[in-house]
Amino acid sequence: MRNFPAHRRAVRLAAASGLTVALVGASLANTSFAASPVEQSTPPDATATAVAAADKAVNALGLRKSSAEQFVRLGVVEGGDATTQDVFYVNYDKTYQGLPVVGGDAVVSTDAAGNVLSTMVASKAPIAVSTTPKLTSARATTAARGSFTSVAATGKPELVVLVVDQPKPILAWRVPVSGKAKHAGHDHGTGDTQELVYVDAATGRVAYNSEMTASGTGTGVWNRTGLSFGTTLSGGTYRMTDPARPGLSCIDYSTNAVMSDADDVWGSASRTDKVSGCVDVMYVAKGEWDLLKNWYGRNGLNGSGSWADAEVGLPDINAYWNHSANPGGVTFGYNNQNQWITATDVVAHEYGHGLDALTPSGISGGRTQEAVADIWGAITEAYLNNPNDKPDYTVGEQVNLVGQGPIRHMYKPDNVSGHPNCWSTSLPTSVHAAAGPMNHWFYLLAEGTNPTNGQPVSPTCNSTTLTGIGIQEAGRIFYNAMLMKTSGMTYGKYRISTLQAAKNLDATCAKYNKVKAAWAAVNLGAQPGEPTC
Ligand SMILES: [Ca+2]
Ligand SMILES: [Ca+2]
Ligand SMILES: [Ca+2]
Ligand SMILES: [Zn+2]
Repeated sequence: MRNFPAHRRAVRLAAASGLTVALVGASLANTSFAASPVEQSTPPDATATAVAAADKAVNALGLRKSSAEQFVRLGVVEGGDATTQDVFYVNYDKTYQGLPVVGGDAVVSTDAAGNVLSTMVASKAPIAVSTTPKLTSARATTAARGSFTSVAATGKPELVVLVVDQPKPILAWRVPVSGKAKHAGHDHGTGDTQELVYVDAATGRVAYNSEMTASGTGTGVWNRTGLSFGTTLSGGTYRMTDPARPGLSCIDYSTNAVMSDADDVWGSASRTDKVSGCVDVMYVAKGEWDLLKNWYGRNGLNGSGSWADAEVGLPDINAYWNHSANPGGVTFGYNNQNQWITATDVVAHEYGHGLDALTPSGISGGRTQEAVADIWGAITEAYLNNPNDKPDYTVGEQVNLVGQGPIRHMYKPDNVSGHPNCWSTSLPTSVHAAAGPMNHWFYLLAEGTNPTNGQPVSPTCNSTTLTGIGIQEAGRIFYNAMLMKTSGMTYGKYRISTLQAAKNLDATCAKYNKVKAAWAAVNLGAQPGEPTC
């Protein structure tokens, strides 16, 4: 289950010295509970407005090439950042002359006023196929059986239009088959697999196979009940492998096996249940994948459709990206009560290191690496907006790593002793303590000094008062800056690349000025060669 080449350095959630610091700073750590974000309630008609706008957009002939193609609405999911802006994602499948189109799905996002923000379509290929098969369903079943060395059972063939993996759409028979498949690529041991085999209805060629997939539900250690995530059904057993997010699996550290289950209902109320830890991981990783895609247009952690796997069960009060136990993946241990530390800001922090490793020039230097990861933790909390883990800018408020509350406070880093609010030429040696000024910069950019959405006030190092641009936009600027990383990143180079990113994204210079003001507010001044706007 190794999806990425190993990287040189393992990166931790908290250095051992950081733990000591957190203990020293204990009396300040719990102040984060004084303020919690206020959720705006969605106007009752906003969903209907969004759906109507999305229906209109998806049925525009740009997305479907003829009246024979129709979009069928599957549902609507409310996303975005409920503290500032609602975003609605409306999902569709396509039909062609009434036949299901495999690979014809689409997602339209809108705001609460019904303005269309994006339309994502799986395929824009025009469909022009005869809906009369040359091949009988019986011959299709025979052809489908041919891709298995032994067949346990076959199901009823169904005519579909197959778009996925084809040079152009074809009419196909979709045949459910279980047994032992001939083709490689399944990492599920010796059990039977259950697949959908697509047979070209004109030629009898097997055009495509897909493993039958499932959607698990479970109880996480921190995100609690009713979580859903992708699983795979294979040989009558469900596995924690998300087929829609290649590379994402959750593995038991002790056995090195992907978690498996008989009924696809996972986890328990116990915070020391490794399966529940994995439920959190699958749910958070799915959310981080989705936010990278839906908010910033990135396809997977590596940008080309892959994620990285996770192990839960490390006997260590810490969490890692690229631990020797799981190179190129993430590994989670426990807190000082043996509870798995798989809350959103920890899981997304570790995958944030993964994103850093997999964007140009790799893990950021100049003592910026932990801020990079903390920022992704905060963005992911905001995206998921889970009622059991309200979006905030503290790190570890759920997992309570050493029993002293959050280990970092982005809005006021010096809530933890030794973590500076302001940049200086004498940053702490600890990469965790040195995250303070950049975490603080991100907070001021996103929320400003005096947020009105329930987030806490934040001091500045130059006595300025700032208004934020919202976490989604702050994250967009930060992500775009990460795409311009070069070797030897430093605080100064992040100032330059975030200014450039803001300038690229907003020609009015308004966001550039916000980025600049936030850096000034943490005492990081102009850098040689920085862009003007
Ligand atoms: Ca179960
Ligand atoms: Ca939280
Ligand atoms: Ca948090
Ligand atoms: Zn870290």
